[in-house]
Amino acid sequence: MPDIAAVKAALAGQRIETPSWGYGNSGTRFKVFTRAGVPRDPYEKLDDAARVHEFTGVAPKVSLHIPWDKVDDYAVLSTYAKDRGLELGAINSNTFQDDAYRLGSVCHPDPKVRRKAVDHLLECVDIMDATGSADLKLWFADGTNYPGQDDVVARQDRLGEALAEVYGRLGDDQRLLLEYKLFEPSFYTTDVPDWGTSYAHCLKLGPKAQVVVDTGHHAPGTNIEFIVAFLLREGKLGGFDFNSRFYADDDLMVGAADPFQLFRIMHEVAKNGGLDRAANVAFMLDQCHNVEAKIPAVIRSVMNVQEATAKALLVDLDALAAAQAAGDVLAAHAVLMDAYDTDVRPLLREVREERGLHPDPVAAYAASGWQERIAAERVGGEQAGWGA
Ligand SMILES: [Mn+2]
Repeated sequence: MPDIAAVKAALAGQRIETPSWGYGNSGTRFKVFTRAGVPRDPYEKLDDAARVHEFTGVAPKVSLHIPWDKVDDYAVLSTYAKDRGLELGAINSNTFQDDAYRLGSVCHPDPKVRRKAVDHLLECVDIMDATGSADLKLWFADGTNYPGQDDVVARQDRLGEALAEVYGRLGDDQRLLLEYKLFEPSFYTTDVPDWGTSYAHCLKLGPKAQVVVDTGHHAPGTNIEFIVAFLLREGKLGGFDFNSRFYADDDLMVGAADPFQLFRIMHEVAKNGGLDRAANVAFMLDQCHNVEAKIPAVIRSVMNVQEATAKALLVDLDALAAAQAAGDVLAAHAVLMDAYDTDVRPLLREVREERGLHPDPVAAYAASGWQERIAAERVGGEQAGWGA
């Protein structure tokens, strides 16, 4: 049986990075609903992220998105984060909100547009130098809508060239995390549609390039945990963008649509060393909270990841290995299901109390008065959203 003290230590040591954009306004292409108290700038986003960390104890890092989180002096922003017990995490690039990128960014047929896109990526590395961020997260909206629109192979060549230039600019302790997504905004071809394409480019680039798995970026029915296990085995799993989906890239709260899938993913992570510090897997959220209150939604998401992780850590790996070696299919399956069916909420409450935290982060946040305070204080100005 798993050693409960070791399980608790692993849960206390887990780190989950929250996205700055999760605190701002977001919506669908139909409507963005605003909400009282939403941050007006990156500093206020950090104030909100600090509450998530205060009540969960496991969310000290915040991912930034450039240009949504553009500031004059990133060292000042970094100090502001440190003063609140936070660190600035992954820098997310944006090459999809400029008119120049109608036909793509780093894969665009015009070298001038590609130059502009690569220059933005290099600027993101400059920002990493100033913030102390270790990870550059790249997602490209590049692709085509119609057969014949552009040369598929030439676009791969352009992508490889751009990635190589950015890779060459990385410092010793910096990584490039290449995200993939099946479709959208392009509907015929996407230039990085799947883990295999990302993996092939990362392999060619070198050890500082790794794949990031956004759980919402697959075709329905895709076995994501297999991808995770494969990438971990190859040393190429850089991290996760956690969220959940019912239809396409829904960006709903992680663990909301399919907690069993999240457990299966975390089982492969835990079993294959992905929770070890040395594996350097970044557990990031990439979500939007369109209709629900944002800060409690982020807290709930962090807790959902913790619960899936706790269940994964409770899998009796010795019993599993024995059943697998004996070819006992049902016994092996039962070992996994026993762990999944365990109510881990009392265990997590204990982990929190042992660290001096409130056992129920959502209730603690609600009682803190923070929501009422920001609703009263953040009046006027322009609420943060996806505007570039
Ligand atoms: Mn993502």
